[in-house]
Amino acid sequence: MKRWKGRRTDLLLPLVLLLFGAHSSLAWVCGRQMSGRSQEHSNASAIIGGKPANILEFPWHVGIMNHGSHLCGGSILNEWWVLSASHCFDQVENSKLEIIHGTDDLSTKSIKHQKVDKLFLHPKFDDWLLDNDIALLLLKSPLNLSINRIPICTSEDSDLKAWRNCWVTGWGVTNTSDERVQPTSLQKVKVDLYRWDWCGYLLPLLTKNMLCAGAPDPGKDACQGDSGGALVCNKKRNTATWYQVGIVSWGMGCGKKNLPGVYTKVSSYLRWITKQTAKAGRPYVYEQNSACPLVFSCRAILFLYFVMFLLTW
Ligand code: 4AZ
Repeated sequence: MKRWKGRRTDLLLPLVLLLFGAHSSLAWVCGRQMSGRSQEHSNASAIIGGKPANILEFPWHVGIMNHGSHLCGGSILNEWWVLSASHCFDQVENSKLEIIHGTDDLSTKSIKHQKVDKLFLHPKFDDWLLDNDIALLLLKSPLNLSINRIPICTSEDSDLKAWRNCWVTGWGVTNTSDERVQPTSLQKVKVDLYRWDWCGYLLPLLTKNMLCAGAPDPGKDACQGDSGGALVCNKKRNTATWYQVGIVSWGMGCGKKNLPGVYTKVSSYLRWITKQTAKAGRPYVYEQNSACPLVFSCRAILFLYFVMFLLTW
């Protein structure tokens, strides 16, 4: 009996350490808002037809600055990588690029900047059709992930019917009649994903790597300056986790009736992202339909708890 008790305490310490490790790796799991804020809390108008967004609702959203002024949006994939659109970086020197993160207010004085080490444009980016409009930015130093800097999840699911509650965010223009008016506070707008054949009918130059989204009432859309930002949705049966389904890419104007916005379809590029990031020595591993990281699956964590319960009983 005594020997068993001694063994139990010998076993407990490594178990507690294992669980501690599991939880710290779960802490900044992708696509989770840590604030518990809902997406529906403000009514002020402003993207096109949107409302001000709090960074705690969209903690993956970053701004990409060129020579100190806002260029495009982007999203955090992990502490090293930001995802954006290729067309943002035409004739841009990456030494002049900076990422701002952890804030929804561009006018904040103590805003955190991060330098870009390397820029990877898709090799088949077509600057006329805007096909393959996707880019990866490798940061010079890793981001400190925190409650307002959380990676977005990605998913291989290419079926648009899998998604609900989709939102797009950005610091792009809010008024099409005066494109100099750029907001300092991040804007959000709710959009619906449309069937590809309907989009192709409305916008004839659409490729299979694009998807389109809009709002039932015109006047709600992404616009110039929002490019590169994330279109994020929930899965039908999991409202707690956010996935990046699209990247703001182009459109025929903004917020016009029957002219939805066009987005790069992220699920078409997960292999490219995996390959590029591995080649650069900072591999991005996307979670395959699970809220738990690969090393510690949810089942493994539950099992560890069960063993601990038996040992302390
Ligand atoms: C742009 O020029 C742009 N309405 C982005 C999105 C849309 C239109 C233009 C979609 O960056």
